[in-house]
Amino acid sequence: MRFSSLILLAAAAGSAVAAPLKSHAKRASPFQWFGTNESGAEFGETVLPGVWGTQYIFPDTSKIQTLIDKGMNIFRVQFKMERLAQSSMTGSLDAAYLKNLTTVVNYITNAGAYAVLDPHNYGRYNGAIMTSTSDFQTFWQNVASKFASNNHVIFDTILREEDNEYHDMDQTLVLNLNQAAINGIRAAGATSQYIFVEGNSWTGAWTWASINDNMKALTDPQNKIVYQMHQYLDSDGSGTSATCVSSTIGAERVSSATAWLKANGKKGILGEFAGGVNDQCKTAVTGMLKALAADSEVWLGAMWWAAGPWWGDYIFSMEPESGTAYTGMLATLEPYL
Ligand SMILES: *[C@@H]1O[C@H](CO)[C@@H](O)[C@H](O)[C@H]1NC(C)=O
Ligand SMILES: CC(=O)N[C@H]1CO[C@H](CO)[C@@H](O)[C@@H]1O
Repeated sequence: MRFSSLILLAAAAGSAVAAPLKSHAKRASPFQWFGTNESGAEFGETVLPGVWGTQYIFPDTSKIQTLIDKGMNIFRVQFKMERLAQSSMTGSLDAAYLKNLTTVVNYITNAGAYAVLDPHNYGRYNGAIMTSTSDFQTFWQNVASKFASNNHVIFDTILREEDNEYHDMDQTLVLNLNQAAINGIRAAGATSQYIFVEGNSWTGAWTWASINDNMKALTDPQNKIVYQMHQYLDSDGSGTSATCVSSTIGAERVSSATAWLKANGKKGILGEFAGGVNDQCKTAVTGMLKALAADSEVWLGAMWWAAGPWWGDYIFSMEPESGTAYTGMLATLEPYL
């Protein structure tokens, strides 16, 4: 699709040197989507709701524009449920926080890119594990109703930490919470949008097939579910170290998830990935993206962790113009932008 529009554009331009192509048209990525997470609005979670500029901040749209100019076309925007729905999960949405979130979302979608709404809550609300599917359904219905007419918004349901107790029950709860979110979103009249579903145990790609197999039972009347998995390349897969296990670890860690997507006829996206700015990680990251691209009929794209205004010298910061990964890793990602 993008290749053919590029050819058409080039043909229309008549000569290769005639007109500079717009950044969107330039994308020759094997993926439908490639972009980054945008952190800030979920920061300072020990103080809720907290104060803008003290505990949390919203992404800087001018920096997002820089990344769009580089070829990124999807941004996963983190926020906290307790800041949006302050009185309870089913409570009305806070107008001021929603306004700031909407400003970022609309900026992204007006630029033709996709904005992923990510309640960065680890399956918890006010510290307690969510158990009420109906409350969660109402939360999503309330959120989706605000974005129902924007088809470049993507709803990102829920991610769970590993929960060692009552593991089997918990896994069923993850399935049911995800289904409730889908039902709430569609009930809000948001019918054109993709929904990214997440699993248990940090939604890891490397453990997806063994832990989250039951998620294949999710249903969507619009048939626009995308299974979102995360993958870091350090020894425990937590994304806390700049050292990658080996130069081949990226491809190795996604292979069982690829097999699962194919076997079940599902689509996936790598919603978070990162590696340190060093040769071993660059090779490992490239190996992983090559593996995903080789199966781009099931893998729709990938999103770096993370950009955002408050990362400082964080090892994975993709924030223009001085973030560690922006200066040191972006060139490695360029073939996929
Ligand atoms: C929204 O952003 C503005 C700055 O643009 C800030 O003054 C305000 O406090 C923010 N409100 C919330 C609730 O985040
Ligand atoms: C590296 C890092 O901090 N990654 C975090 C990103 O957000 C997910 C939740 O979506 C966390 O599980 C990761 O730890």
